[in-house]
Amino acid sequence: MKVKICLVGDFQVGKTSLIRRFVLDQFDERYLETIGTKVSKKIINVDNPAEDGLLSVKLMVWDIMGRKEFGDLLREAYFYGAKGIVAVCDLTRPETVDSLREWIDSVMRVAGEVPVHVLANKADLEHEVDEKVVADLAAEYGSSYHLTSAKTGKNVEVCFADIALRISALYFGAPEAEPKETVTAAAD
Ligand code: G3D
Ligand code: MG
Repeated sequence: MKVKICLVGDFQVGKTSLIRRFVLDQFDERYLETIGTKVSKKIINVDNPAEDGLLSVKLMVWDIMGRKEFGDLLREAYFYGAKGIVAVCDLTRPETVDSLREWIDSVMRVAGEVPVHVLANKADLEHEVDEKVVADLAAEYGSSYHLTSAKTGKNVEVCFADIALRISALYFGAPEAEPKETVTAAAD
């Protein structure tokens, strides 16, 4: 399966660095110039939620290149068709945690209630944010979270694998299961 996921979060929280850590495969250079985003791809094999064996998930990872104030039209194009949100904040700047609600809500207005994964980045630096604040925010969205560092690589692979698994569970999970419940259970 092929899925689009969007990274959101304030300027300088580490979105581009996290993607660079996770994937180096460039997708389409021209596209990024036109709408100010960069799309990278990475294939992850996750346990198949429906049957024994592995499921190959091709993640198309969208990165915002500019600042927060990008226009409504670009915003729609950026968020359209997203199957998952990676919401990134910076553990050294508390205000970046608060603004994630606005980011997540604006993706959901375009893409619907897709799974969210919260990354509290720059875990290698001294924290100005209490982990509980991040945990509470994640809980509001039935989401899981990780403390990451794009610098050391801490938890970077794990959290992308986690979101790939949650999305695949949503689409390939047991048909009798309520999709939302499947997602939450997989996140725990
Ligand atoms: P953005 O894409 O969200 O705007 P960037 O953020 O990936 O461009 O990162 C912003 C700055 O934070 C960069 O520093 C980058 O090196 C740094 N950074 C990103 N992630 C981490 C991390 O986990 N730990 C530390 N210590 N620094 C990080 P510069 O100086 O290049 O602006
Ligand atoms: Mg960036």
